[in-house]
Amino acid sequence: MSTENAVKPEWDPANKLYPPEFERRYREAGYWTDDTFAQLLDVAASQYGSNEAVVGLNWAGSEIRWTYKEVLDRAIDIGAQLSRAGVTVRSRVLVQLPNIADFVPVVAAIFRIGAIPLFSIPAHRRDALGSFIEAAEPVAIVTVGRYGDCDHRKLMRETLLETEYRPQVLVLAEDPLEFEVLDSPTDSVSVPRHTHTVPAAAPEPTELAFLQVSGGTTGVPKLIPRSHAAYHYTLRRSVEICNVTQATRFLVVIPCAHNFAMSSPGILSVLLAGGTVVMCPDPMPSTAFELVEREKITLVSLVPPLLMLWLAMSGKSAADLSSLEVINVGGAALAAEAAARVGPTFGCTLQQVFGMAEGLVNYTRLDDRSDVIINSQGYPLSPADEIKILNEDGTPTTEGEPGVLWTRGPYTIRGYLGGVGADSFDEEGFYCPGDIVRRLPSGHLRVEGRISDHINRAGEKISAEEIENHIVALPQVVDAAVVGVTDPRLGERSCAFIVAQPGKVISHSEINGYLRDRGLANYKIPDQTIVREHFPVTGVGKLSRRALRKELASIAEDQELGLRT
Ligand code: AMP
Ligand code: DBH
Repeated sequence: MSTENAVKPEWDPANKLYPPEFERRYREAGYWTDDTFAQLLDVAASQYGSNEAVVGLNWAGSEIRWTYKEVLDRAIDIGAQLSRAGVTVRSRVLVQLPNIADFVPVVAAIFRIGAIPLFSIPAHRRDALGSFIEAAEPVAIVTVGRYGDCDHRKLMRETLLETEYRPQVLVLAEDPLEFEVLDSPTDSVSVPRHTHTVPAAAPEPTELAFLQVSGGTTGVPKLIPRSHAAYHYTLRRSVEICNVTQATRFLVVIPCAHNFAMSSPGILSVLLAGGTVVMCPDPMPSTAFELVEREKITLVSLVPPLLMLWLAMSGKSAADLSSLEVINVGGAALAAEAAARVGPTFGCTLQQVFGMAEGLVNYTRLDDRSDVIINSQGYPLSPADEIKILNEDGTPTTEGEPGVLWTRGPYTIRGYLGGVGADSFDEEGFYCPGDIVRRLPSGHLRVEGRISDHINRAGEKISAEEIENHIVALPQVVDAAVVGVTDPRLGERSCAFIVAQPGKVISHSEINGYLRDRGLANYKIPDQTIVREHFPVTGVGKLSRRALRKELASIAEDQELGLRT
């Protein structure tokens, strides 16, 4: 034990993101380069200046089409405004913006002046925002006024009432090259345009580049420190693996600041390769389908609940979706039954992606056999990604058996900001996302669920995803979610929540008869079925099992009290 301690490197995770020996290793192998996000847009504009970079609506609803050169001009001007507002090198800027064109030049501007963006999504509310502000101490917040059903000015005012720390709130203003400073109506920050001479900052590649946000399935989201070198590597690999080129036209349907939308392959890989980012202002399939046709979209990233809607709506839409080459699906379990329908329905390739804002990203490869694409979530992006699959007691599982995933590698974090969540990291620096995975003979990983999603019915373990996979094969079903609820007799019993096709009815006995016909064991047959018009989702659109469990628990309690039958 003492010798082990003696060989431990001198390493302070609060100041350095990776231990020096790993830094050396990743640099020597060429995974880490000198590229930084401060220069990303300058480099892209010098290579692809006249390519279309960003298409979408701006915050005020006007149609935007910017070339790389135009985005860079804007980023320079916005950077000058931010500097005027007191944003300096290494200061943090919380960004909460919807899927609008302005997102790209704003983020590029923050990077360009060497400041550190913190990527919040529009669904974050006071509790999450307040915790980000306390933990990251941003000098400024960049947001919009009213957007959709949220008044972001009001949200920020209310958030700041509850925080000690007081960043300046900059709201995208009427003149797109001006910010309104919240609560000083006479104050706005503006600068002379085209301040072209301002050079980009030059941070160290191993420094903190930005803060991402964890999914926060337990408590408030944690902040994830990502470095230039590590993240740039994921983008270069994603460009290769996802075949992103200047011809790529990427539709951003999920919240643009989410790690998936940013990097797998995401907005930043598309910008690195000279392609076009098209912002979809809302996640409705009808809006997206129209944009796919109009903008000849080649690539889109979806979370499974959205893909289920796309599959259900495609036959009902007259839009021409034939430009789609790849639909990239990740963020949560995708039922194989649904995965199998992507090719035949859209005439394009499905790419599954199993990733996390903390690092590790797995992709199915575009040339994998279709049965592998349908039945797996891919394999790591890097040959240097290390994977351990362990039993809950920490012993290794037999090869091919499911177990708890632990990972370490050239772009997976070694700790959260402020050292919170330390129990997700082991002695060797491996990170545990809480997923149960199995390695298939081909080397691909299959996500079997999360540690907390398994239902324990009288000692028999039920995989929610296995049952869901069967149910979504029914033609009258759009989506299904199976969750457990406490039961006095069984410990836990199972309930199938179902979204039926509009106008279709489906009963508990129909579902159960069908599952029995498919040969499912009795204990796996849901004890209860509840039909819903739609499911509760998280900010990025993943199914919220937590909300369903809560609903189920309250129904069960009412039943016990005799308030419901
Ligand atoms: P987040 O904490 O928001 O970064 O979410 C990362 C988590 O989402 C992972 O640890 C998985 O639990 C889940 N996830 C992401 N992609 C997939 C996928 N393709 N299949 C199953 N689960 C996924
Ligand atoms: O869910 C995620 O966080 C996620 C999914 C796919 C992710 O961060 C990613 C790809 O990079």
